[in-house]
Amino acid sequence: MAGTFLKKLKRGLFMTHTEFIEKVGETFERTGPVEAVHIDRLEEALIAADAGVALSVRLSDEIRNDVRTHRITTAEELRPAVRQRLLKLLDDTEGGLTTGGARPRITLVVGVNGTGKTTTVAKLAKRRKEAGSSVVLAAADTFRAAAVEQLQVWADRVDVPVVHQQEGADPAAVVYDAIAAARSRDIDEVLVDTAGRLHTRANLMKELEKVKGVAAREVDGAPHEVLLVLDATTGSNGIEQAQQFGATAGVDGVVLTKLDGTAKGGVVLAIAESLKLPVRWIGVGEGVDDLLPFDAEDFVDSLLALEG
Ligand SMILES: Nc1nc2c(ncn2[C@@H]2O[C@H](COP(=O)(O)OP(=O)(O)OP(=O)(O)O)[C@@H](O)[C@H]2O)c(=O)[nH]1
Ligand SMILES: [Mg+2]
Repeated sequence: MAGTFLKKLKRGLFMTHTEFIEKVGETFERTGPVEAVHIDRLEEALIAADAGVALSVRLSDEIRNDVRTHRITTAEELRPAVRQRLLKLLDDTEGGLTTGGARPRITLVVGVNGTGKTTTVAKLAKRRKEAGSSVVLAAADTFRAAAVEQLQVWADRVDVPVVHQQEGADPAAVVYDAIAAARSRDIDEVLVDTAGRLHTRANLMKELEKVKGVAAREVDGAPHEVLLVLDATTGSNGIEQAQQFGATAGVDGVVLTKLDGTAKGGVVLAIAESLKLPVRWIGVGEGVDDLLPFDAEDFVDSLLALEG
């Protein structure tokens, strides 16, 4: 794996990692028998990292059980045991994406206000371009003043075109235009930036449905991916919101942003546990290159300081 990737992942997870390891590192590195206090400490560390109380308790109980049945006998066996448990949890949410060869591929980026949607759209555009796809952005946030200008600034930075209309326009019409533009210019992908909204705002959720409806009518199987952007610094508070958002908007995966600014990286585990949604990308900074594909093994190894 590229050295810079791992460096960024580590930098991104630095705070989570450090706090977690401060709490349990000593436990992991001890030799000798496991004691109850070690597992209590692990449980506390998981809760502190925002893995969610129920999940933290469950994982710790499983480990206590492993100790009881002698599957774990020494403290140094704890780390690989925890690693397995965490990987299993994250693996359960793995799922492939089907595009069925339809063009253009349409990705909808949704979420509550200020989570990092617009930034993520730009970062994704850069990644897709680097992977050899041509991209057009749809400025479907027609609600917030200056949202189009903000997207345009990002688009210029990553050198991709933007399709937009005036403020207050129908977002579904913008998406329709973007699809038409993609077709006429033979562009592979449409990335749709949407307005921040709360799942409780029925009219805005309806608007999202309309956007999806237009995409579905225009392109087979569209939208091919609906990404929910969650701000990691809001920790477990974001989870419940996300649950309802997911149910209404038909979310396929999560982008977890601002992992560079929080010690709450355990929220990745909480997302897997309670949303049953895969984390697809993680945001680790404000720059265009600060978006990393989520890799469960790298994540768990960084968390447990097991990097190879
Ligand atoms: N540190 C850090 N900041 C981020 C990250 N992603 C986004 N941000 C910052 O979060 C703020 C909000 O980002 P936007 O992309 O405008 O968020 P949004 O969801 O489009 O906001 P609305 O359109 O108002 O709902 C900006 O200051 C971004 O620079 C990240 O991964 N790390
Ligand atoms: Mg925005």
